[in-house]
Amino acid sequence: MDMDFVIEGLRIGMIGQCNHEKRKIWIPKELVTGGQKVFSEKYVPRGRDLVFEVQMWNVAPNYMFGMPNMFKVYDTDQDGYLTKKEVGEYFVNVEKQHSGPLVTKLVNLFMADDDTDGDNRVSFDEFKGPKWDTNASRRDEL
Ligand SMILES: [Ca+2]
Ligand SMILES: [Ca+2]
Repeated sequence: MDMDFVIEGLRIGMIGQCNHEKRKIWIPKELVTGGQKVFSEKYVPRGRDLVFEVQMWNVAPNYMFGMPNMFKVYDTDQDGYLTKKEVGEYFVNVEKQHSGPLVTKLVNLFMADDDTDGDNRVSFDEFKGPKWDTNASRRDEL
């Protein structure tokens, strides 16, 4: 995603958000980065913690925004399940600058949110993030 248009903490906080779902997202100041082209300093001050209240009005399939199927991106061993390790590696690799306790916290939040049956891994059905491909019936393609 083009970071000129997206605030990093908001992007992470909105992962898995459903249509009509309202979230209050607290963003630590280290994650108030990006989005310079959309959010001016006047509305989104940098260098301090922010709280956003975000309501999702319409969820379009991610491929419409040129985003990949995130389930496949996370599922590095392609066994059809996401483990803490896989999700953790994704966060560490992509947000290298935010590794450490924050990553652990994000991974735990993700697992708590998506691992609905509590077996410590996230199946394709449990996964709430963007997982659509360019044509409509995904499961068999995993
Ligand atoms: Ca896996
Ligand atoms: Ca599970």
